[in-house]
Amino acid sequence: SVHTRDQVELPPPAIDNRLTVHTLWSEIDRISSEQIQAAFEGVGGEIGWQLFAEEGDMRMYRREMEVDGMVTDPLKAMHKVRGVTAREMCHYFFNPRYRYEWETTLETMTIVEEISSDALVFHQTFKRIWPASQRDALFWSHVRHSSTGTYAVTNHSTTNVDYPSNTGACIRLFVTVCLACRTTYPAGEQPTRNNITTDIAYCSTVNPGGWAPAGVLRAVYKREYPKFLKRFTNYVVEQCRDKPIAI
Ligand code: 6CM
Repeated sequence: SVHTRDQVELPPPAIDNRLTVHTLWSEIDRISSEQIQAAFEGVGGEIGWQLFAEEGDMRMYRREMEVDGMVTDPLKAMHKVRGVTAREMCHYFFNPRYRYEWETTLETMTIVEEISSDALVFHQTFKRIWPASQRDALFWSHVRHSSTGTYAVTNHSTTNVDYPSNTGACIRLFVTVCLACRTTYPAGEQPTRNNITTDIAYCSTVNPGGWAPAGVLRAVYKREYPKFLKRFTNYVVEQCRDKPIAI
């Protein structure tokens, strides 16, 4: 079999039954479906999306948006990576074991609940950005194989009585993130590290949850999102280099 490595913990090809009986299931299913559906929808030419970073095959767009004076700019990135599969990309994005190795804005990460093999709830604190207060987030994370060839991870804010918001030093931020990936290879060939290409769509909307200076926030996003996507995709390429391919 080509699926020798980490077989049990790779994103499962079908939804885990334990997730479908959880109280969060209907929300997780609805938001994930919406996010995956929208992920590959065009930005090119569409009104409002402005290109703010471009490097190689990576393009990042944002739409300026404010809610009650707080910057909530939706961000959308498109990228193309050779030599790794959609399933591998999502494995490294979803699995907390690797997170500190590619996520540079993170200060702490706690697994609040293990719902199933394909759904977890996280509490994370982020590095403080001067002059704003430190932020934390509480969100579910779900990885799924949807229509042909698409694997995606969706992260969305939730609540938990054991992790109340705005009680300590941190202000709770709200996040909706989707990393959707599709792998292609030439018709009639077997997929190998040398002939596969994975198209990536990454969408993120963050509400800072409380006062943060708009200019500082936009400057941080402009610097940090391209850094994240380059670092994360390079990390996955490095991790997969000498491992058997997992389609
Ligand atoms: O999607 C990314 N990471 C995931 C795993 O950690 C997860 C994270 C979501 C939180 C995104 C919040 C980013 C805000 C970080 C800066 C702190 C803001 C302080 C505001 C005060 C001025 O989906 C990668 C996220 C890459 C972010 C650049």
